[in-house]
Amino acid sequence: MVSLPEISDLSPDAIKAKIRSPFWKQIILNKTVDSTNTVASGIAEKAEESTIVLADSQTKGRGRLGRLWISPPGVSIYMSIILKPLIDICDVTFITIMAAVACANALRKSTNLNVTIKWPNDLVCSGKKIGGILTELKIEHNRLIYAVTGIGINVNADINTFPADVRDIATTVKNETGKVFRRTDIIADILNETEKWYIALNKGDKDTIISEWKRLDSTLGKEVLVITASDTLSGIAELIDEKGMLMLRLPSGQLKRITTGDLKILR
Ligand code: BT5
Repeated sequence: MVSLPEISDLSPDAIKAKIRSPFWKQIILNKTVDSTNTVASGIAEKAEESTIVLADSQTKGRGRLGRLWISPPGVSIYMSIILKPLIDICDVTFITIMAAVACANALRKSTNLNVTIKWPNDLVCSGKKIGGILTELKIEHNRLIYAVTGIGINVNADINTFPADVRDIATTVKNETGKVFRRTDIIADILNETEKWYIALNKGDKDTIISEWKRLDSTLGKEVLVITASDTLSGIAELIDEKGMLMLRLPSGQLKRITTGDLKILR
């Protein structure tokens, strides 16, 4: 794999210069890949924890359930981080929770936008999706071998270039601010924040992560529709539990644990 020195405003050296600690070791920059998660998964077993795979564009960027992630060149962030946390496999959902908290804080810092989180993996601004997180895992004999946490953030993309169905639900930093941002600066902020929250995760400090999630969350307490593979449920999004799952208060009063699904805010 060839690691490129820089592509327009993406520069591993400039990112490293802005990172506060030596935790982040290798940043591999590619011009175009199918998916940074695929590239990172291919090297994850042998790679050191905290290796980062970046790309200027993706041809098959993916979301959950194999959905397409729109990944035009030159404008946005497509990044996968290889992590090997010392956590119980029951807690793996917390990797995405931790990354969402880190990304929302980093985006708030670098763009001044009021970025919030929507369970389980959405970064939201003005009610629209500005970014998403996809964590993929390798588990063997009940042990987590590695996690690849993929982060996609729409930075300087023009929302009018997105396909109509995504345009309606998505936004970009440029669309929200009217300004162009250096991707390098945002990535460095994401890595600085991720390190901080990853340390909390590795220490088992889930309470601190959950309380930060609550501060950044825009859905808790709201009436929502939860669409899972087998069900569509409505209720009040009540809390994130100690495993990172959403607890939904059903109209019957029963509290139901939701492990995965898509969430739409009704009111
Ligand atoms: C996600 O999935 O939100 C996870 C996205 C993760 C993307 C990163 S980029 C780097 C790394 N490499 C990858 O291949 N993936 C990760 P999900 O919750 O399933 O949302 C997918 C849905 O979001 C799609 O079905 C569209 O409706 C919408 N969508 C697609 N592209 C988008 C974009 N650029 N911005 C906002 N929404 C988008």
